Amino acid sequence: MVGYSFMGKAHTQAYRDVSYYFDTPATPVLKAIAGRNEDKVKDAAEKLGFESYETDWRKLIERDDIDVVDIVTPNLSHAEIAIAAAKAGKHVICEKPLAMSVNEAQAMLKAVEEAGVIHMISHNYRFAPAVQYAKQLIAEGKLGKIHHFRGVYLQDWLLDPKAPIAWRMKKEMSGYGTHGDIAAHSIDLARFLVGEINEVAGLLKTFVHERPLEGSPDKMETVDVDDASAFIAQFDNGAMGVFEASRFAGGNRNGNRFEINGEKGSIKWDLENLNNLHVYFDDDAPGQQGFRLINCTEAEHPYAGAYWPSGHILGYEHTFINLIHDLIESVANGKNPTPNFKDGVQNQKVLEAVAEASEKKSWVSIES
Ligand code: SOE
Repeated sequence: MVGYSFMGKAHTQAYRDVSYYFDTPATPVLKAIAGRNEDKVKDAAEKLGFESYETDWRKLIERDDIDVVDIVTPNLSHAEIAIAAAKAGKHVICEKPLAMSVNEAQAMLKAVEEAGVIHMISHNYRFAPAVQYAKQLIAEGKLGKIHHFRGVYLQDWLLDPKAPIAWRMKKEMSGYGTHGDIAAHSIDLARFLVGEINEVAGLLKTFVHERPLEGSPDKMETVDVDDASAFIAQFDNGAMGVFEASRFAGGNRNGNRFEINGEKGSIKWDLENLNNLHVYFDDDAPGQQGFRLINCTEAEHPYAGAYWPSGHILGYEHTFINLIHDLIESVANGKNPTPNFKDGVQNQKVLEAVAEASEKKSWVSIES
């Protein structure tokens, strides 16, 4: 399990056009990895500990020894692989954003529901114990009625205009740029912690319209997706949301942060200190009021008790381990985990509505 989750992410970075697969439920085994380039996929199988490899994902899906398919390919191929896997009776977990469009995401949801297989989307950040604890505090009413969700996801890896083009900057492969890649995570956190979003207005912006091809600095290719996205939102429960995502926010390597303000208190979280939750309660005694810091490593904090004694912190990879734990448990007990393809569809609706709002320069409504 530990190896699986960590390896999954390492693999996403290193072999972007590959999917990997494993056996469930009793003793999950990394059975096979699929990728188009034989040398690379063989190397990946050896490095990451898969028993075998395939150079065509379709072969993998035909195999009887595969129970769960994990899709970590560029967004363009999510739907085709997920639908084929579901039809073959495999449980499916898929990277975010779920699809290239709402229509495609809905087709994926229909396929997994018709096949009766377990489905999940890899929004890992809600699996940080501190985020889960925030959810618990909100559900217990400790913050009262929620007024604000403020979410930013700021990176800076595209600040250099000479940084080469990649699939994430091509609309035909990724659908959106920064918006689908990382604003999607903030949307997931907002939906998880506050509730459904029903209306948005926003702006998608591209700062650098051409980038060189990797290894050929003189050959330029068009960037046809957003470099940054910003939007405001209305939630069903009356809260308002402010979101910002960028790959041009110098100094922010992976700045995923949110703040929630309710009538009785506030919560702040920052990925770069992911074990900590800053919590403010308005009924603290005058003179003692202020944000307190809870290090969410106690047995009382969701998932944390499965690891080390209190104060022994967890890292980024543990968010994936916790997510995969829920997936495996769901396969074993036959109940869908969250977030699943329904969440993927709803997330996609928000992404698409913001893009439409930016295009039309107006508010766009979202149906649940
Ligand atoms: C690149 O922007 C990336 O790896 C995203 O694809 C992930 O979803 C995010 O968690 C970290 O950054």
